[in-house]
Amino acid sequence: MFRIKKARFLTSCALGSPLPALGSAPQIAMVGKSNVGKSSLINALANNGKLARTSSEPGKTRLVNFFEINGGEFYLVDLPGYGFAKAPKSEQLKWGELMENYLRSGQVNHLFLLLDSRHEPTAADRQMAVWMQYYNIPYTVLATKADKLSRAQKRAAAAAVAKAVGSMSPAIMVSAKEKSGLEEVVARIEQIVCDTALERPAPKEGAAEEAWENSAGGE
Ligand SMILES: Nc1nc2c(ncn2[C@@H]2O[C@H](COP(=O)(O)OP(=O)(O)OP(=O)(O)O)[C@@H](O)[C@H]2O)c(=O)[nH]1
Ligand SMILES: [Mg+2]
Repeated sequence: MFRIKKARFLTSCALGSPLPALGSAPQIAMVGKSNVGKSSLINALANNGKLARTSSEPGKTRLVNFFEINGGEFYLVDLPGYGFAKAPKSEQLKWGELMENYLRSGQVNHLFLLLDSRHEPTAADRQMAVWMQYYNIPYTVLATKADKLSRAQKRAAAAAVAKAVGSMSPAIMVSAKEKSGLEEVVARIEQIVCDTALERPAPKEGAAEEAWENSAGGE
């Protein structure tokens, strides 16, 4: 069964500095407004409360943080949140630049767009979804803090938040606090990792024979 067994912080990249060159493993990034629960979700998935820094104050994550999962099977990327009103204008501009660089880099395979399950998506959330669609990056909507809702509210919210940002499929309801919805997120990640492996260029002609000859060479 596909599981997150190992997670470690790999590297950070400051707003305005070049993106690190990582291996060819898929990159799955968490995007969403400040305080929506991106870093907490990474910690819940990795089962390590200290991996990514979280805070009740918005604007905690100010760098792009890359986490290596299962020894390089894939990367989880924690992005600084948007819509943080207190951030200086210059930083907000840098945030935009960074997002644009990252989305255009061809490095990111999938985005998890996190929306607060209790609220209507904001104009910034909808703008983010339009941006992701423009860059043609596949995404999945996750509705966070599901522990704050009743069962009936959850069902309604899963459909409503996804629809509000133009996603065809309902959101996955998650709670980092109660660790609910995580299996569904992991199953989605498994699918992304498998799809990315299938999309890789086929090995060059004769590669299989060559590998076979090399491995049988000693006999
Ligand atoms: N009730 C509840 N609170 C949560 C959940 N996930 C995160 N929080 C709280 O929401 C606050 C923000 O969480 P973070 O994970 O730091 O949010 P973030 O999206 O990384 O925020 P930035 O780094 O500022 O962009 C913290 O006080 C968390 O404890 C959840 O599933 N349920
Ligand atoms: Mg954060």
